[in-house]
Amino acid sequence: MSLLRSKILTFGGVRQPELERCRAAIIPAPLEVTVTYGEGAAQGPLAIMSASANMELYDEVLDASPIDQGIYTHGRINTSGTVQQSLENIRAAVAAELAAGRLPVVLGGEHTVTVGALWAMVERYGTDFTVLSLDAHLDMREDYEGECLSHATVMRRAWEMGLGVRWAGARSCSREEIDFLRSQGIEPLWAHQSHADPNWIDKALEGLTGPVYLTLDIDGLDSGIMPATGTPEPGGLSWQQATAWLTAVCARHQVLGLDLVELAPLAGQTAWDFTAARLLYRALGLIFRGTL
Ligand SMILES: [Mn+2]
Repeated sequence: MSLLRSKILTFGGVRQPELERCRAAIIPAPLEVTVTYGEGAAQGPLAIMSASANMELYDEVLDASPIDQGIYTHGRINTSGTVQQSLENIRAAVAAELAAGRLPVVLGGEHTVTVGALWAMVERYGTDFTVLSLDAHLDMREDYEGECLSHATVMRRAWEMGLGVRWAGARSCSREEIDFLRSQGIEPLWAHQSHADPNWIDKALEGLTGPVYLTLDIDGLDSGIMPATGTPEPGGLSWQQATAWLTAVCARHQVLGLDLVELAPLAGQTAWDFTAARLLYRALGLIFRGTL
């Protein structure tokens, strides 16, 4: 067990690679402050890391081992202060990876962590990229229970930064959120439309050009294959649908950074931790695909 020897829980359970030779860096951000229903998202990064240490590192779909590209695992971000401070810590960590030319991979924690990552992305790249969200929820609220920096407001904050916003798997929002989106001329593609239309991925990405930031809220997956999350919703994407969407996104767009959020592990049930770990690993493999 390399984990026990090294005392570092790395993604994939490998010996920690040399940072300078890595193409991606995992930034664990176990923030859990504004979660409103099921709890446990703070345990997500550790559960994903533990599961990843036990998964096969050869991806049979990609016929490659993405881990060979170098995936570094940083220590956890300090999330013990205010949400603002935690997001600032995430911003700084993501900015350092961008400056070094590595792909930043933030592991939540609650969805709010995306805001810190986007601050760094905008600093580096400006606003000429789109935020693609795998999520049951639109997260377009102006505020939630009085909080502007909340898991339920993430995409509204992205939109306010001047970024394009798109969804996959969306199936839950308030009247105000959809009214606001429509007032801006934006109509989300809903999960039920994805189930009904074999060409849904083309529609989800229609007219989209340029680079993207990927935010993978694990509750975008159907609650039947992903019950380990704070607000599980029925009618979500299957594993096949989610990975097909990821495949298209990564084939058509440069991915500038990504996060995976909202896994709230269920005690004694490792299947969901594995699902999250493999989704992240597949995403990394697809991003590296041209050069595996
Ligand atoms: Mn969500």
